[in-house]
Amino acid sequence: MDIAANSHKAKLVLRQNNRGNWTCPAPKLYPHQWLWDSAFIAIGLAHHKPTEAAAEIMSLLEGQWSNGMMPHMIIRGESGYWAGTDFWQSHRSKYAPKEIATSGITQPPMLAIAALAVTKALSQADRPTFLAGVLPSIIRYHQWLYRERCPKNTGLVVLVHPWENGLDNTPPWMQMLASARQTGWTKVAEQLNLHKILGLFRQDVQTVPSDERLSDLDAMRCINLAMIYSKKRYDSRRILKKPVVALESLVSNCILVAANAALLEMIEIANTKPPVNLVENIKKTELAIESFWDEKTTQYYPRNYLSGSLIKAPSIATFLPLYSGSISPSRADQLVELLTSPSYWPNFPVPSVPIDDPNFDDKLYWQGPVWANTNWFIIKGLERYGYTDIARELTHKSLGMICANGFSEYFSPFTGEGLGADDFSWTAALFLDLANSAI
Ligand code: 9WN
Repeated sequence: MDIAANSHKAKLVLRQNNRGNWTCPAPKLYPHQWLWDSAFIAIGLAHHKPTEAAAEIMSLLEGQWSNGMMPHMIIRGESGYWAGTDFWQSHRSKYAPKEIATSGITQPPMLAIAALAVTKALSQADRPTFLAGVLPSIIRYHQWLYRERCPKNTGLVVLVHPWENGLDNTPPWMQMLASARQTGWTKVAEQLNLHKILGLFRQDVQTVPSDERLSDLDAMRCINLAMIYSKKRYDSRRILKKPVVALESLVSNCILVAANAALLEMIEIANTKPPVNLVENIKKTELAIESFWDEKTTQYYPRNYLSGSLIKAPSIATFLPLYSGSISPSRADQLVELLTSPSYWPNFPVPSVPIDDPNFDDKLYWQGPVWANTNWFIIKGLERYGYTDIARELTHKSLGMICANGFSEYFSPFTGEGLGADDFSWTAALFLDLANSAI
């Protein structure tokens, strides 16, 4: 594989997807700005364009709500994505910014992690201005997560929509959504199979084959949830009073542990002090990750917040505690054993669902394909726990797969074939980050 030539191509993808001070995930499929995509993009850009990486982070803050919420999307691009300004109607909330339209839900809290990478990449002279610009906003974001999304004060943040989880149609979420109480029009629509009509209007399946995307039924359920939240003005307290679905996410909470550590490091670099209540919450989250462990099946699962039970549908999220860094070395051992077992280690690891699971489909979005960001989380987690050989092997396999198949959104774990959108920004950005550590 030619890492140098492909790094050059990766930089071109990022340049081509750049829209001034922000970058879209993929021009045809995702023309707006997404929260965790821009964080990954900034991590990649930090290596060769730290000032642009800083601009990418600053541009995300333009979408922040006055209560601290960071929306999962800022509506910036031209049309071409079905859920835009009219769909979200962020103006219904008094906290939404007036000048810019956004969604009303959030995404995994990668922001602090990316901001720390950018801080370290910037020159000593540029750091103070950047830190002064981002720190208060990121602190407010983490405080929003604990204030509005941690109703039982356990340290675990609750998500209310699959899109907040980033791994949209991952089995635990789809299982929970399917068993959720049906409301209003979807109840009738599901009985009459009307979701099939939705397929005729979906723009995503005009760009990408429909067997690589969310099913019409799952898409309808996601749309319905967003409409319910819009009516509640995206007020988390109202939403969580009588939730349709609510999940203590393994993905978001593990990322939050790492993001909290990144935030504290930035606060230290800036020579200031963190708010006391934030420090208390940070400790709680670290300790609470272990509550996701299931001794019987020896793996981690997310928890249905409403029933209090773990949702035991296997998925790649089980490895995220490695990234959090808050589990014991013996747990890490157990996870590595699972990771390198045939279920998770086909020709092109790591599938988003184990290949021997009934939910697995090698082409279907978050139900089987390999994604650059989840491989990146696992590699960083392996490094953290001292599994350098496996981390190196997975880095080489990931880079090789991308070199051979292009900067696709996701890949078949059997053939490495590129799936979903082409020229996907976070694949390019994380290629650059992994290539940097592989050299
Ligand atoms: C909904 C932009 C986003 C990613 C998500 C990915 C997908 C959107 C969609 O694309 O989600 O937010 O239309 O399916 O699942 O992780 O941030 O790349």
